Amino acid sequence: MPLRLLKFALSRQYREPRMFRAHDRLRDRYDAVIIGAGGHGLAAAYYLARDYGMTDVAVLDKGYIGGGNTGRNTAIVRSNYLTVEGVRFYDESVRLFSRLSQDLDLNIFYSERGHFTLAHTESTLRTMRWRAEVNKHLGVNSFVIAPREIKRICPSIDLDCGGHMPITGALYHPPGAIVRHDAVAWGYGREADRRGVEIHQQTAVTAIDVKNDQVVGVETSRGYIRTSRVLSAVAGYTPRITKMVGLRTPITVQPLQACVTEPLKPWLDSIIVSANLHLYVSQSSRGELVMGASLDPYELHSERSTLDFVEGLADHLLQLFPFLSDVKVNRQWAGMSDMTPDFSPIMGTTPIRGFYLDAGWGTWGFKATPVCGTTMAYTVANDCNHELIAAFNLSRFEEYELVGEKGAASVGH
Ligand code: PYC
Repeated sequence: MPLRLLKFALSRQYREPRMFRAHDRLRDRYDAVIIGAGGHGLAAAYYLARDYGMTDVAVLDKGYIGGGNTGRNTAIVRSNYLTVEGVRFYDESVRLFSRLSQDLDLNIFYSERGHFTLAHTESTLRTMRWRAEVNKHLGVNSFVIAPREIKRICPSIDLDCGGHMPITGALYHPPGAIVRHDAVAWGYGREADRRGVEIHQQTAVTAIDVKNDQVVGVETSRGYIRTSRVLSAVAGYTPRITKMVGLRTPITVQPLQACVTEPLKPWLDSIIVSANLHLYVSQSSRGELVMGASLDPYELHSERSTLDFVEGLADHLLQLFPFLSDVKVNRQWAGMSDMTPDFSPIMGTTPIRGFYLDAGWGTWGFKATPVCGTTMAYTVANDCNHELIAAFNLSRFEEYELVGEKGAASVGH
């Protein structure tokens, strides 16, 4: 249990200090600038300060902390991926997440639930078997189970899906978890701030100054900053930032929508994903069903949500759990996903010296937050890619070394 939580429970007064300092002005020079005060940017700042003593760092955000994809996902954590590179990377993330409440001394409500990826066709089941073999080989707890076992663990599921698309089996991943996503951003922000990092909200980067292929500064809505290192961790805004340094990436941006229902009594322990019905659902500690579907099928740089999405999602949800037909949807939202052709991220150094990318997260950025923090901090501090992200470098697209991870997407895209 986080020590702070225990002290809070035992105290008679409940004073909550500010989570991080507010700064009236930007300084005109920092050792490093991080663009994006989401989970990734703040985690990188925290590990830069904690592990490399780099505290002369400014984290800039055009909006507010955790207001981008960190606050717009369905907070699922898992490592049952398809490629060796992906499994190793996400497994380290699961490990870091599982002890993050202690590390940040803040309860992030990490809740291990068990994660099912349901298959409704033979070909989907074949991909699940493939993933299970790669997972087991790398020591990740994940295996294929039969429909009767799914029913045993999740008795309220309709295995027949109303006769429409009977379930043929599932990839089961017991360590699959959910986390309070805001707490992750705020915890990293607070601990980075405590170590001297400056967080500047409402501060947009308008240009990046590059001379002789080396970053020398950043123009912002609040003035110019001299710096030789810039890390971009802005998810769906990546193309706008890479354009500033003249870098081409194969990223396209598509909306990913999600919603929550009114709170219900606890009935769903597990995280249920259906690859064929394009649906994922879990129940939060507040009782809400947190749900999402696949990407919207078009490029759009917008965080608008649509009625089509909720209608399609409800239709699929009711095939699995028909008794939910009277439940109301309370809120819906969208995030902008920066998609890559092989569904793996783009991380690390770039042809511009001092410009580092943490991008291409598509639909799985949140679950990578801690491992992005540690590996990007290493990369920025040493100007050299951490071994866990070497395979994800931008250069793979010209070297034909793609890391095909589409088969591990939670739902078919
Ligand atoms: O990859 O687990 C996942 C996921 C859940 C929601 C979007 N992606």
